[in-house]
Amino acid sequence: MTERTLSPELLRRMDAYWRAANYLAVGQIYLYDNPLLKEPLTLAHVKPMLLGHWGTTPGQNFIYVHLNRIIRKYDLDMIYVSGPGHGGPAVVANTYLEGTYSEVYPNIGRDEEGLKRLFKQFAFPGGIPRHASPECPGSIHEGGELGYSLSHSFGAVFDNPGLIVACVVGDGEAETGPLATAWHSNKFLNPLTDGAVLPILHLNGYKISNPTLLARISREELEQLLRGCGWTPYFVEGKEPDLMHEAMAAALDKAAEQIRQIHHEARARGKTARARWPMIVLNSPKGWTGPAVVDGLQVEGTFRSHQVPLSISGQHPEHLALLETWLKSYRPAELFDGAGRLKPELAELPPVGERRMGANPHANGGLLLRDLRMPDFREYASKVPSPGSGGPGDTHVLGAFLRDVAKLNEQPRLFRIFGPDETLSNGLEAVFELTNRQWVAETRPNDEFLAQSGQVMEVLSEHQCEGWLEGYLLTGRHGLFNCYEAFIHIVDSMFNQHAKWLKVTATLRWRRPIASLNYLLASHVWRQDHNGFTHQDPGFIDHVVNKKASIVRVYLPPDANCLLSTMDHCLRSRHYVNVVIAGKHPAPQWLAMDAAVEHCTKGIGVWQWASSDEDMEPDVVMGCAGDVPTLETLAAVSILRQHLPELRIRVVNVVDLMKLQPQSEHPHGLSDPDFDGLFTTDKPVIFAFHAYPWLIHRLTYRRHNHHNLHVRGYKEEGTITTAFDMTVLNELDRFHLVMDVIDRVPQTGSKGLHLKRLLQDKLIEHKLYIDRYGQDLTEIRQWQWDNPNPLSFGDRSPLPPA
Ligand SMILES: Cc1ncc(C[n+]2csc(CCOP(=O)(O)OP(=O)(O)O)c2C)c(N)n1
Repeated sequence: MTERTLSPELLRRMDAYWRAANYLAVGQIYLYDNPLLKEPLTLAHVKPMLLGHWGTTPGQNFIYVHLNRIIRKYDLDMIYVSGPGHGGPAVVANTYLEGTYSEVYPNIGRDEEGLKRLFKQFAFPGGIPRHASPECPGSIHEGGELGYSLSHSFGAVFDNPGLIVACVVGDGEAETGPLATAWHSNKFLNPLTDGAVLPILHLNGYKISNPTLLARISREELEQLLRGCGWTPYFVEGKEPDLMHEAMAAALDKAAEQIRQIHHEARARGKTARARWPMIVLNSPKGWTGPAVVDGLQVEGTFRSHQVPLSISGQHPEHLALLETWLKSYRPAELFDGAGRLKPELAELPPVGERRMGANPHANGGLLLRDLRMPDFREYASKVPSPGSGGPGDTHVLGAFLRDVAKLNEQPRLFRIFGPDETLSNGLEAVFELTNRQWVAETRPNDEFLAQSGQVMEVLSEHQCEGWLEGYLLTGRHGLFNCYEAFIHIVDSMFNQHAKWLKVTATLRWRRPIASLNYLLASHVWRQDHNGFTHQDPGFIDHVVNKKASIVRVYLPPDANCLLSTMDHCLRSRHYVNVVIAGKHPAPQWLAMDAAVEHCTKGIGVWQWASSDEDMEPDVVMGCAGDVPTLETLAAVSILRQHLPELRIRVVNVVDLMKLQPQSEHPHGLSDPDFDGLFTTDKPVIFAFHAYPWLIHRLTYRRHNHHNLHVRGYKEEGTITTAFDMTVLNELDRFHLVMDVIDRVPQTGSKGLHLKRLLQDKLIEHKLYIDRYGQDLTEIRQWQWDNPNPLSFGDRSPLPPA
C-alpha cells in the first residue's frame, strides 16, 4: 500500500477549510446579507450587481489551503502570487480565514457582522476591487493585466535566499508573451543567494470564452515544454476532492523537499550547476465545485464558469434556489459557529504570525526597505573648466557612480541593475569593473561579465527586466532599468500597472512606501543615428505623464554632472516612477558640479552665463530640455550673439520636465509668477525639446505666455544619418532655431533677414557636405561654446573632412 501524505483527519479538516474558502468566495460574489444563511435566501440577500470571477477561484483556494500546510510542515517563508489575480475572492477569503484581513481591516471582523461586510464590500461601490489588488494583504501582484506573475515572483526572490514565492500561473496567462518568456527566469536564479519560485500552472482549461492552448496539447507535449524550459513538473490531475487533496499534498511535499535540497546542495556543498527546479501542474475543472449545469448548459469545467455562473434576478427565480444549494453544498454550519467565527479545528490549520501569507512582510516590501548606502555623487563629477568643454558621454560618467552604488550595496545585496542586453551599449561599462551579469546557464570561454552571481540582470525581454525589477522593488529593494529609449515602449503597459499600484498603495496606511522605479533611457532618439528610424522614438514620456502627478517624474539632465545629481536623487526617492533620459556619446558639458546641483535642485533655471539679457526683460527666451536640444540651443545662441549682438536673449534650461506644469497639476509645477518670471508673459519663447513637441504644449497650455511658445522637437523624421542631420531633419538644429528667432522677433530687421538667408544656404551646404563626406561639417563637429568657429558663410565649396 502506498504511503499517504495526509492523515484522514488532516485531509478532512483541509477539505473543510477549502470549503470555507469557497463559501466565502461565493459569498463575496453574491451576498449582500444573510451571510450564514440563517434565513432562507431571498432576492434581498443578493447583491443587485453581480461581479467577480468564480472560475479560477476554487482552484486558487485549493492551492492556498495546501500551501498553508507545507508552510507549517517545512516552516517556509512563503508568499503567494496570483497570476490570474481576478481570482481576488480566493485571496481575500484566505487572508480572512487566516486572520490577517481583520488585523489590517478591523472593521471586517471575524464574526457574523464581519462576514456580512466582507461579502458586501467585494466589487461594490466604495469597497474593494475584484482582483488581488493592493488592498489585499499579502499581495504584490494585482494580476489584472495578465502575464507578469512569474517575472514578479522571480524579482521577489532575487537576493532573498529564504523566500519562496508560490506563483499561480493561469493557463490563459501562460499564452502571453511575457509569461511565455518568464519560464526561463530559472536560468538566472542562483540557489546560493536567491530564494525559489514554485510555479503552479493552473491548468483549468479555459479562458473567458476559449479553451487554453496548454490544455489542448497532449500531456506529453506539455511536459516536454515545461521540461524544455528547465522545470521538473509534478502533475496533480482530477476533480474528486479526496484524491486531489492527497495528490496535491504529495506533489507539494516533493516540491518543497526538492527546493530545500537544491538550496542545501548549493549552500552547504557548493554545488553550482544549474538546478532543475520543481513546479506543479494543477489540472482541475474551471469553476470546480460550482453549479454543474445551468439552464441546460454545462458550466463547471467549462469557460462558462469564468465569471458569475448564476445571474440572479426576477427573470431567473430558479437561479436563487441554485445559489442557495450551491452555498449550502459547502455545509457552512460545519465551518462557522453561530456567531460567524471559523470553527477552532479549522482556525488552527493555517500558519501563524508572519508565516501567514497575508502577513508576510515580503509582501509589504516597504516594511523591509532600507536606505541604500550611497557614495557621494560629487566625487564622480566631470571637470568643466568652462561651459562646453568636452565630456566622454554622460552615461559613461554615471556608470562609475552606479558601479559604486552596487559595491556599497553588495552585502546585504539590495541594489540591482536590469536591462535587455544593453548595459554596455548604454555606456554603463564601469559597473562591470565590480560586478557581473548574473547567469546560471552555460558559459563559454569568450563570454564576458557572466557569473553565477552578479548585480546586473540582463535578458532580451524588456518585459522580464521590468517584471523582475518590479518584484525586486515590491519586496523592499532598490534598482534601475536601463534601456534604449525607443524600446522602453514595450513595457508601456507594465509601467501603467505599476504606476496604478503605487497610486493605490500610497493611500493605504498599512502599506509602506517602496523604492522608486527608476528608468534610465540612454541611447536616445537623437543619437540613434547609426541604428536609424526603428530606434528613434522619444514617446515614452508622453505616455508616462498621463499617470498621477504624485507618482511620475521626468528628468532630462543636460550633462553628466546634472545626470549624477539627478540619479542620486532618484535612487534615494520613494514610491515614484522616475524617468531619466541621458546621452552616451561624447558631448559638451555645461555645469561644474556645484552649479549642476543647484540647477537640478531647482529643476529649471536661467543659464545666465549663456544669456545676454543681463537681468533685463529679454527680447526672446530660448528654452531647452534634453542634452541634444541644449547643445543646439547654445549653438544657436552663439550664432545670434555673434551676428545680432544687440538681441537680449535669455536661456532657460529644464531638467525637471514637471516644472512646466502648473502647481495645481503637479507638485513640482512652478507657480504662475515663477513661470512668468522665467518665460515672460509676452516675449517669444523658442523651445528646443528632446521629444515630441506636443508634450511641451500639453504641459504649458494654461500658462500666460503659451500663445508665444514655439516648440521644436522630434517630428518623426529619422533615418541613418549624421547626428547633426537628425536635428536638421526635425528642424531642431541651431540654424532652424536661429531662423525661428528671426521670424518671431521683428526687431532683428534686415540684419536678421540677411542672417536667415545665410542660414538657409548653410542648411543646403550641410546637406551637400554630409551626402558627399558622410559626416558633419567641420564647424559643426568642432563647435565649442566659448570658442565657436565663425560660420564660414559664402564659402560654398564643402571643405574636405578634417
Ligand atoms: C493582458 C490581458 N489580456 C486580456 C485580459 C482579459 N482577461 C481576463 S481573464 C482572461 C482569461 C484568463 O485565463 P486564465 O489565465 O487561464 O485564468 P483563469 O482561467 O484561471 O481565470 C482574459 C483574457 C487580461 N486581463 N489581461
